[in-house]
Amino acid sequence: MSLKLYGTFGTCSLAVHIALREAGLPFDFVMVDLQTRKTSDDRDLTALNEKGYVPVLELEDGQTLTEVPAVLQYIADLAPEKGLAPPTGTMARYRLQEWLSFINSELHKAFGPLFNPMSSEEAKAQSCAKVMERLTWVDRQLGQHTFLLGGEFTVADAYLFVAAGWTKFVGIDISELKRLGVYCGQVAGRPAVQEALRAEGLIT
Ligand SMILES: N[C@@H](CCC(=O)N[C@@H](CS)C(=O)NCC(=O)O)C(=O)O
Repeated sequence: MSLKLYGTFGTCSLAVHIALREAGLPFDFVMVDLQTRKTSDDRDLTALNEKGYVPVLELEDGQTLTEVPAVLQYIADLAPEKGLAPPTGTMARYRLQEWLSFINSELHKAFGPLFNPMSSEEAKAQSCAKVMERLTWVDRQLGQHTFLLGGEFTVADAYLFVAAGWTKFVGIDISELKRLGVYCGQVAGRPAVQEALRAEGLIT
């Protein structure tokens, strides 16, 4: 049995999908319908993850792992030769975790009201302002670096790329964030990223 990624096209599970392809690991992608909570292999999402959301990574021994920062680091550690995460215990690894926590709790979650049809216009406007504030800070951090941790692509880049991409779907204009624009272009051009985007129908 190989790894199974339970995900939904274009959501945060895309970051895990990119990481699996960057790592060169064999995996199966199983689609989850977030409305019905059914998976395309006829399982209940809540049976896989009681918390009721994607991504869920099913491991070869049948265990499941959830929460994007944990899943991304697990995948990176399965293929250490790919350099998708610095070695455990190094300061660079804590920098990676710092980025993953920021992207997860400060950026990803700031989009929540924008994807919720029940949100008021006021809540949406507040979310747009928060996302813009966060991405403006990210733009400044990019400085001279190609990727978040410096010259090497890591799983944090997969996650930031996916979250920054959501701005297109919710009408947030980030064209003034020039370094972020160049950065997203560089990530988008990676062969594994192209493969994941194509597989999820996000590019042709
Ligand atoms: N804390 C979770 C958040 C995951 C999450 O927000 N998943 C979204 C897609 S990006 C989802 O499945 N939402 C459906 C729902 O909450 O009903 C993680 O890091 O994995």
